[in-house]
Amino acid sequence: MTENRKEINNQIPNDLSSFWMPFSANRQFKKSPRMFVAAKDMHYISADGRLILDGTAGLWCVNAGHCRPKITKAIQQQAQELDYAPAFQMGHPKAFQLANKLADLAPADLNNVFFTNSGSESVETALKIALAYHRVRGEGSRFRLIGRERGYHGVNFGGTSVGGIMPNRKMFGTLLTGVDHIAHTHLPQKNAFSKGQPEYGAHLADELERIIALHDASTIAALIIEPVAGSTGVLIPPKNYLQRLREICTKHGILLIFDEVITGFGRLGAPFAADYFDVIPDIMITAKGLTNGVIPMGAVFVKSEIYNAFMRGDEHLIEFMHGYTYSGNPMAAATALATLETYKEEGLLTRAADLADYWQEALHSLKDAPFVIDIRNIGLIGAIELEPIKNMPTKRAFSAFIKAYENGLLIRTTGDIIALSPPLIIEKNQIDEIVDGLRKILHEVE
Ligand code: PXG
Repeated sequence: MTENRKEINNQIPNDLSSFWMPFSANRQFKKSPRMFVAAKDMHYISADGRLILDGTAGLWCVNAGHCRPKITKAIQQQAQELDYAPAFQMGHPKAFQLANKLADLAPADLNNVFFTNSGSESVETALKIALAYHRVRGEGSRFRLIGRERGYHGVNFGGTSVGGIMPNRKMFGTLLTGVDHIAHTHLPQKNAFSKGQPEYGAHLADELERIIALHDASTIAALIIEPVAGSTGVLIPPKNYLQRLREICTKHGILLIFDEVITGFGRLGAPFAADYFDVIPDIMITAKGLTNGVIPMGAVFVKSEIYNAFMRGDEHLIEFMHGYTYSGNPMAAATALATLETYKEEGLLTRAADLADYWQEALHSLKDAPFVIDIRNIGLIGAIELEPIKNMPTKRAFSAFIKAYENGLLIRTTGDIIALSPPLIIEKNQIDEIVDGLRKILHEVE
């Protein structure tokens, strides 16, 4: 991995001005860039030749670790065998093989799979399926979509509308109409330093009843939530909360959509959060870990009942007016198949369950570190919330992020929360390394 470092270093461009970086502090970055030039398993190599331990699986996606041989090989082979096949009115075998494998892996009767290229596109697809499903069944009056405060469902207009993170919403006009939000479940006064699911807060599911009472169920198509909210800074559902949401949705004929973009593919120690919590949605959104983050791809799972509702009318007609040029494209499908094989061979979809207790105790050992006001964990997800600097929210966590990087550790920060989601191949000594690194950093930040 290191032999070509000199050559790689020479490839770093001097001019960083043209690339408008996503969700980034462009000016700060361009003044002191942080570039990765190679990666293997649990580590990145930075442009200045340092080994950086990946505490975030890239962006919650590299679940099997970096540059895994089976995945690399599948991509190489696919690129020389079949580069692209039209996605509309044509097919190629791997997309069908993959859909079958995914249907087998998914819980209950989430048996039909619609392919996309990202979490955001999966969200849009799921929302459109929900609206159109009610319409094809003759319940077109169900047009409202319900999200949750602090929810993150990607950056497209539908996802931004049902999302509940204010800075992500406020710049973008009216967004979708007919959207409402239930309350988030972050109750630090009651639940701070909970290990795993907090005890308190199941009653917040009844917020959905309040919204139903306001609008009437006959106008509501779907509720979309993340089983564990990630981007907002890791909010873990209180015990029985998801079960209660499921009951209310079923009672009122409202579709329950789980956005499993970060919880899917083993993050909690079960293939999906739906398995982990034993709460089965009607539609399940995935991306990220589906291809180990290597090639962009998303997948929306729906119950057979939903798919079958569309299969009506003359057979030469297109049943659902939606899709992407790259839906199920050969490169992505081959990558996903190799990823699923890697997960299976190495038991990665349940590995987080074996490590969860160790991870929990390691993280909670930071309780007495400077500025720590809450620690949250579930599966191989962790969050350490810091006391913000007065009048300068996000600054303390951002400086922790920079210091971590300088100390050979990649973390994510959102607001004043440090979020952790390492690759599922992590070893216990590497968990210690993350926690010891963070302890040191928290003693250094101001
Ligand atoms: N839904 C959820 C629940 C997500 O977490 C998306 C949709 C959108 O996926 P795409 O592939 O369009 O980015 C996401 C993405 C972070 C972080 O650090 C989280 C995401 C992306 C980047 C950073 O919290 N989640």
